[in-house]
Amino acid sequence: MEKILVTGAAGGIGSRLRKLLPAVYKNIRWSDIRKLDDLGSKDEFMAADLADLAAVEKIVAGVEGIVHLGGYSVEGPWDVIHQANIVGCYNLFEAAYRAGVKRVVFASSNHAVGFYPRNKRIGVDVTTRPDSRYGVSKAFGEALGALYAHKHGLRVTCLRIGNFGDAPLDRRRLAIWLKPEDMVQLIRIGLEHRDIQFEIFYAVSDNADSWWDNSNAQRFGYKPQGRSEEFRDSAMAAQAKLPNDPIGDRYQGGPYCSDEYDAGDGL
Ligand code: 15L
Repeated sequence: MEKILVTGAAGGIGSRLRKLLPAVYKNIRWSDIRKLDDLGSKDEFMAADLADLAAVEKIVAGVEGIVHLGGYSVEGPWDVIHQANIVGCYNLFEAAYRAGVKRVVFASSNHAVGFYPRNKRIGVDVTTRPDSRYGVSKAFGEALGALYAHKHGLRVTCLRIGNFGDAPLDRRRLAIWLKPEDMVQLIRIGLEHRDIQFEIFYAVSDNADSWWDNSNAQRFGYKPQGRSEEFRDSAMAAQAKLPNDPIGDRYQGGPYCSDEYDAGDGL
């Protein structure tokens, strides 16, 4: 890739990628809704509100690949999710298509399928079961990616990200933890692998408790290095301090499922 754009550069994942990706890609344009205060003198940065198509057209101009992390990254009011993740995601794919961008790696989330129970192992071929308005917006982004891939030939990789960080934080995160370096590996597959047209991968490390069949990512050469097992004691100590959450504990999406839940306990 000659030049890539990374949206959402100020977020948790974006900030970490600002340290990791320059070792792989020499020419990166970073973007976020607001200017970063820790930009290096050589960093290329362009601010843009994803809900503004004209602004998005400017940030995608001249890039070959996009890592789309931008948008709202947790549950929120519909208006906020709608602007950032529905309108914003549409603008990103549409602008990428118009500008002739070749590849997009889209940051989807485990919350697109959060209402699968923890005792069910799922692959990437299950129907979506969003656990929040946020999860719905990620399912929408995956569908949009499929449309631009199949109709217009964009090469699209959707990463259903588990929980990105240095260590798993509780029992649920023991199953879904993603080591930052493993995220870089998945982004590279999305931006570089010759056979990508439209793919969904779970962005998760090699966790003993995983609920996800990630053979699709393995098929493309993904070899995760992180193992959440190494953090089991600290994660379970943190878990012991959490309040009881019977609905959250039943489903893969955890608190995103129990939040606002009023369907009774019989599902
Ligand atoms: C996500 O999709 C969020 O972006 C992140 O903040 C965490 O809540 C994560 O899911 C999770 O499920 O732990």
